[in-house]
Amino acid sequence: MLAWPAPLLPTLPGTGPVLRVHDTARGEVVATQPDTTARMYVCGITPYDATHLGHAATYLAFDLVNRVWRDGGSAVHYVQNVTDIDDPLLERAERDGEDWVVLGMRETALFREDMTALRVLPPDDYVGAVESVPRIVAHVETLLDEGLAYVLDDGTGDVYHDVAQAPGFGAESGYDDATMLRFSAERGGDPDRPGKRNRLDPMLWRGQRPGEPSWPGPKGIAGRPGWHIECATIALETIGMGFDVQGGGSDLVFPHHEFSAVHAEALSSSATGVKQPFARTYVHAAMIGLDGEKMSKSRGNLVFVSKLRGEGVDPMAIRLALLAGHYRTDRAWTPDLLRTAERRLATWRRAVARDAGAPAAPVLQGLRERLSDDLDSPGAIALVDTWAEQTLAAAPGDETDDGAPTVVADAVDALLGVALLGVALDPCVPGRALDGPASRAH
Ligand code: 5CA
Ligand code: ZN
Repeated sequence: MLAWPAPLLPTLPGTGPVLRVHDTARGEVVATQPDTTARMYVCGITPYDATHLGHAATYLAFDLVNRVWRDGGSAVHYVQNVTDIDDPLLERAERDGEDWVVLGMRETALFREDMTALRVLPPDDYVGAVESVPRIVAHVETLLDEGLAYVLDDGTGDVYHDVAQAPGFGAESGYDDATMLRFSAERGGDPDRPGKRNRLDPMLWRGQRPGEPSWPGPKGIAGRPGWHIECATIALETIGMGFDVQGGGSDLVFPHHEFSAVHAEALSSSATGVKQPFARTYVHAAMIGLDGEKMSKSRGNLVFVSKLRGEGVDPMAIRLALLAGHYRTDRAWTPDLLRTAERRLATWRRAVARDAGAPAAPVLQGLRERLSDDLDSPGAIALVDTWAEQTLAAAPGDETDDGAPTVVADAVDALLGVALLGVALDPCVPGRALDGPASRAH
């Protein structure tokens, strides 16, 4: 699939430190150890509705991972999927009397626009579930051939992974049985379905049901892919095993990331005879809520990025508002958060429009330190606040550094992804130049 255009990434003097992030599997902050090319897989959207601020916050967290790695001198191979066939997509299409393919294409197109406006670095591989079906089928067939998967004996043709034979099962989430059963029931699993070997066994392939789309499947069973094997397959096909970061929101800790890992580890050890972990680090972004509840399509309590953009909100203010909280803290979206971010953005832009300012080197070093320390974006933002305050408070004749504003603007752009200079045109609002120093100059 086509991803979206990359924003310009300014080059900064020197290089930043190694990124440390919280790994769910080990339960602590650990140093990432990328080879020359860091490899990251982040779970993408299920495109049945527009991108809300919860999605945006999660993709912004992993955009920071990408930026810190690049600043540290690594190349990055970034992969993201699109779950363009799954129950929620079919249910929404049915409800609205729309073709599920058209719905998926439209919402994916809107997601690309939102990501472009938010200056999120695009994935190098943007891969849909539908285009991956033949490779998913081959994987399910391998698991059946190895005796690690089974066809349910009820005539549906549904195929399950036998987790009792998966040695690494539980390593990613660390949850006990009761917790796994609860999340499985809440998040797309079917622990109470009769005939399964183990209640937690995840579905690999769903046999064709009347009225549902289907593809030729394993052992001649027509149907469509399960959810976890989609991400296992796409990651294996693009960046392989043992990649650096598997990412997503905290609602994916279990069952999704546990079972993606279990599927991939079973496939890789049957192919190579060697056991190796799916990912080196499992990183999860906390949930964004609204009015005391997690923002989710099923609850309907959503604030859409595209709606705010349509109202003329500067995407850089949305970005700053979401980054004002730490990625591992569950937090609520409020109109106040956006107002604070708009004021902050205006202040920063006034400061970088100066010819001289407070010294830039400590800001650059501080931004690098804060962000490489488990993506401390609130700490990074506070440093720029202080610099902007000092720069704007300087009276004529005070000692200031020529050129410091440009260096700070570049650092804020490259590391936080917030563009302060130049005219940013939002494609959502034709002809409207967003407020910024360059647009004011016209
Ligand atoms: N297609 C699957 C992943 S393979 C999926 O979960 N799609 S999604 O559209 O439901 O979510 C996309 C991403 O946004 C996931 O990483 C999910 O964890 C994250 N997400 C969903 N809701 C929120 C929220 N309220 N706050 C933060 N992140 C969220
Ligand atoms: Zn996924």
